[in-house]
Amino acid sequence: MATFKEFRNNVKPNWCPGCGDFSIQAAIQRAAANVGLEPENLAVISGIGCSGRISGYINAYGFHGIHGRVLPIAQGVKLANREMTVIASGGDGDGFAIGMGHTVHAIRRNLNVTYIVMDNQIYGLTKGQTSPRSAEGFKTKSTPEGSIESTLSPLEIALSAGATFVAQSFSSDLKQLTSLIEQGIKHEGFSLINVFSPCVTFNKINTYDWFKENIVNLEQFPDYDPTNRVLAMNKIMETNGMLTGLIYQNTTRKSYEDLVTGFKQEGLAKQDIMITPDQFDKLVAEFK
Ligand SMILES: Cc1ncc(C[n+]2csc(CCOP(=O)(O)OP(=O)(O)O)c2C)c(N)n1
Ligand code: SF4
Repeated sequence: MATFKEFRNNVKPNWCPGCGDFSIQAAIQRAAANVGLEPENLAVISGIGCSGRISGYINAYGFHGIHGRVLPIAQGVKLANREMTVIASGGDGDGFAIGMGHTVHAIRRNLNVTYIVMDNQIYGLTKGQTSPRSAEGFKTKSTPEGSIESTLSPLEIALSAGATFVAQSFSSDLKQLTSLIEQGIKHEGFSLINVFSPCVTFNKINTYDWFKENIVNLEQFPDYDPTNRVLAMNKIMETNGMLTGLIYQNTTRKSYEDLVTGFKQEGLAKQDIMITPDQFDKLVAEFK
C-alpha cells in the first residue's frame, strides 16, 4: 500500500514560504494514502492561480486546467474513468468568481468528485485583487478605497444548491483537513471542502492569527448533527461562515454516475472503442 511519500514528486513548489497551500498539498497526499489509494488511482485536476499549481506537485495523474474550468474537466475525467478517484482543486477566485456557474451545477449534479477550494480571500497569482470572498471594505490594488461588494458565502450557496457534502477547514489544522479530505473521497457524490489558506504575501488582513481568532470549530458542539440541513444552514449563518468541520452530509442521494441509465460500469478510458475502417468511413460520410 502506498504511503503519503509516494504521492510526492520531485517538483519543488514555487509558492511563497508560509503560503497555506503547502499544507493542503500535504493533506491531500496523506488522505490519499490513508484511504488506500495508489498514485495511479488518483487524478488531481486544478484551475489557474497559485493554488492551481497543486496538480503538478502531487505524484498522481494531473491536469492543470484553465481559469474557472476545473470542474468541467474534473467531471469529464470522472465520467471517463469511473474507477479513478478525482480531486478538483483551485482558488476562491477560480471557483467562486469566474467558475461559480460550474461550481453550482457540479454541486447539484452530484458526480463523485472531491472539490477542495484553497480560499485565501484574494487573487494571489495576479498579485492581490479582491475576490468574491474578500470582506466588505477590504483594500486591495483593485479596490483602493475598500471593497463595496458583499462577501459571497459558498457554504450557504452549496447547501441551497443541493450539496450532499459540505465541509470547511483551515490549512493549519492538518489533522482535521486530512480527515475531511478522506471523508470527501469516500463520500459517494460531490464533496465541497472549502479551506482557509492564508496568502502571506498579499492578504495582510486574513492572516493565520486572524483565522485562529475567528474560526469556530464544530468539535465544540458534540450534539451537532451534520445530517440536518436546516441546522447546518443556521450554524453557517450564526458563525458568519467561519465554522470548520463536517457541516453537512447526505448519504441517501445517489451520485450522478449511478443514475445515468445505460452508462457502462467500466470507465470509457478502459472500454474498447476501436472502430473498423468501414465504420469510420460511414461516420465521416455523415458529415459530407
Ligand atoms: C480566463 C482568465 N481570466 C483571467 C485570468 C487571470 N487570472 C489568473 S489567476 C486569477 C485569479 C487568481 O485567484 P484565485 O483563483 O483565488 O487563486 P490564487 O492565485 O489566489 O490561488 C486570474 C484572475 C486567467 N488566467 N484566465
Ligand atoms: S502569492 Fe499568496 S497565494 Fe500565491 S503563493 Fe504567495 S502566499 Fe501563496
